[in-house]
Amino acid sequence: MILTDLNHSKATKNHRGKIMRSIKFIHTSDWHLGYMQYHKIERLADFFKAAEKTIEIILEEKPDFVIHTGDLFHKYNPGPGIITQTIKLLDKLKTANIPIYLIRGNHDGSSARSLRLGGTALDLLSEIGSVIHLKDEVIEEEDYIIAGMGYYGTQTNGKFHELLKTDFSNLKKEPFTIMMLHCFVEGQMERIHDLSTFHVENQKQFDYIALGHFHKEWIDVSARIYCPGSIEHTSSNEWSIPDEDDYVRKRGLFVVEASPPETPEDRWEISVETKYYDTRPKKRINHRLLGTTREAVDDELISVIEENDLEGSILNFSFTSSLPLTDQAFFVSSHYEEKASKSLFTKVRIDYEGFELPSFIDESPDVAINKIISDLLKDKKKEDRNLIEKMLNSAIDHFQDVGGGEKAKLKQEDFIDNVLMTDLETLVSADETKNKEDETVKDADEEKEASNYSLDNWME
Ligand SMILES: [Mn+2]
Repeated sequence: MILTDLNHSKATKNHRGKIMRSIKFIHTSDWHLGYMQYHKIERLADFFKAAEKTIEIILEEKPDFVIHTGDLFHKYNPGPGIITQTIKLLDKLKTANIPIYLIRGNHDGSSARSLRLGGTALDLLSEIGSVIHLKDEVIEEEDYIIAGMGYYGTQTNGKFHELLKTDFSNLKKEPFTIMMLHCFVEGQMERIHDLSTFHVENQKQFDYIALGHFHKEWIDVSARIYCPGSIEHTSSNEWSIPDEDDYVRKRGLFVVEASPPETPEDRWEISVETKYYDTRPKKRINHRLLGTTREAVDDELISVIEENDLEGSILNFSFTSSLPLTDQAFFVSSHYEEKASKSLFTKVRIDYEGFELPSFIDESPDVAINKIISDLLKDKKKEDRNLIEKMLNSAIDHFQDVGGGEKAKLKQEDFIDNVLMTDLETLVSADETKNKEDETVKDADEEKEASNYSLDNWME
């Protein structure tokens, strides 16, 4: 492995007399190249532009090496054009003699698929020398050790601890040791993680635990876990760090400098700086509609949309209204989406007051769906509950094949826009009569029904 000369000033000897130099590296993650979000060619280009900016920053920073913690590609089978463009980008690092170490993310392909088909696109890149693909292994360089494990989903805990016992068991405290992972760890999100009991065990072995998979910037200094997030926003859930005008543009990478310990008892000293660059402007607009007639709400919707319609932006409007549900069925999202004519893409949602998609819907669609249902059922009058139950029954088919986050979200939106809002009006009149007849039976069965609609049974 050829490395650039490490000519940083700080160098100390370890207890065996070996000189340890400061090292500098870049941590980037989740490039998702090939993702054509919203079916827009501009979005396909946006991810490449973000990758270009990342490469530019890397070339300016002149690090010793780069680590990439997975999801280089958005799909396991990127097209020839996507691979060609990716190779061209990575060649800039090769020319500058900056190695890039990379692991397999869930989007790059599953472990099983890789075994079956003889590798992933990452292996192709590795074969031609564009990247160094770490496949659950450790590489010992002169000045650092770098370990990497691909994505294993629910198998992560077992796989990781298995590797710690075998290949990883010889890792020493020195030189600087990096562990690259593509998974959710405890503490990132309320309910979901692939890897638990992580903090205590690994501080001993690793100086820098590099994470991918979680698309937002996230650091746990005490546990030495670092996650730079994705290079572009793959979902509106990731729209954080707004600029002064409230549009979100910033994405970044980590510039890491590590100084060797002064004494064998000390740890490496790490400084992490985020270098930001701008991406396409995005904005989420939550607005409570105050209008009390259909006409007033229509005017209000259009005026809020036009106010926020920035050239080339991506807009996500979430309106709530206390208008009767029967009135709300008249507001068709696509009609209002067309009003944002300057934006690249606009999503409009008009909901019951107080009803919102859970923020973690992409990370865990099944948990999120359950939360939506329980929110819908909670605090609703018995008449509403009866209606919602009917609509849920008719929506079951829509959710049967929920797989990834984006897909689940589309299903959700489809359900809310088409099933919930459209069916409502027709159901209202029929149900008003039926409800009265069934009231006595419903009272007795209420407890039983609530448990039927916990939805654990029909969610896969
Ligand atoms: Mn990802």
